[in-house]
Amino acid sequence: MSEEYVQGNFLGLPEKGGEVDVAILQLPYELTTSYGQGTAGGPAACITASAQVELFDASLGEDLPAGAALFTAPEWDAEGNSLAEQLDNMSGYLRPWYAGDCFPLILGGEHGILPPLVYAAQHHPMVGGDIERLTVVQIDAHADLREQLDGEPYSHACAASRSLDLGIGKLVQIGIRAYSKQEAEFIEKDQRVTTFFARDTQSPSHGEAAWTSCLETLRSLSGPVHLTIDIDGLDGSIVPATGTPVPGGLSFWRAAETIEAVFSAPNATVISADVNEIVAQEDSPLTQFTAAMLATKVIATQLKARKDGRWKAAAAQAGKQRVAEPCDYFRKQIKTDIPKETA
Ligand SMILES: [Mn+2]
Repeated sequence: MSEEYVQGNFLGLPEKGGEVDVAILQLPYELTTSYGQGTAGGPAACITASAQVELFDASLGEDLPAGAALFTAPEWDAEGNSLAEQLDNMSGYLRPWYAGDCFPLILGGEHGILPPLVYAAQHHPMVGGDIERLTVVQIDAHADLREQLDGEPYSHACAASRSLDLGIGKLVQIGIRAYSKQEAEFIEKDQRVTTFFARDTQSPSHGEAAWTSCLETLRSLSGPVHLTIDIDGLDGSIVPATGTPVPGGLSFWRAAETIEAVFSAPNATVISADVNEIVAQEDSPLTQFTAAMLATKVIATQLKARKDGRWKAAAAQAGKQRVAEPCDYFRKQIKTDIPKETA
């Protein structure tokens, strides 16, 4: 815990002037979770739990923030009276954080945050408006490759499909173990998708070989990468409160190795990351603490990439005050819109 603990800041770390090296953005978004509720409270619970995370990271060899300026932005206001408006507002909110001067780490919220995030990421200087340059690395129990769920094409169960529709060039999935026959066929035939199934990487008999091949694939990536971590990709025993916990998932250390492998890829640059589907567990802080540990690992690994000369700002510091950009992409896509449920 930080010596001068600041309530509401990730890891309780005090802020440094007007600078931002890593921006922690909170998207308390929940609209389509199939069962299990509470992802809207996930980001705040994760920040509260981060108070108990050790600041020392052995790979970085230093205490966080290791000289960097971390900024925990106020929560996204969740404005929008319909699904399409919420997706547009979320994308517009994220866009100024993709200026290329800092590293955005997004806390969700359900996995439906991914398409608006990918739409915003096209404005990163390394993507330069060409979404095909972007690779998404996805840790998840679910393939999220459905065309729709309960008639909703922007459901969290379709997050990867909609990101492919937006035009991402490559999708690498890790930890996948809950998917439909149609999703299995899609993975088989779509050249953009590489999936490392949990039944292989977690297999007691041949798991090590499958895991080595997964890490090699991550280290061979090139270009800009977004890392999306659905916490249900980890074994259900360490994230029991997430919307849909599933047994047979990644251990914490496999998730940590995934983060380290993708950040160490010599020809790739991780431009942003998110940790999503966080739900506050009532009887124990385990779920939100696991999420906070993963988010901390992302920050430490990003700072290590800077230290090793593998990350440079592509733009001058824009500071903490950023104005959301208007976005109407999702309103144009979504013909029959569902009004936001009032809890
Ligand atoms: Mn997911």
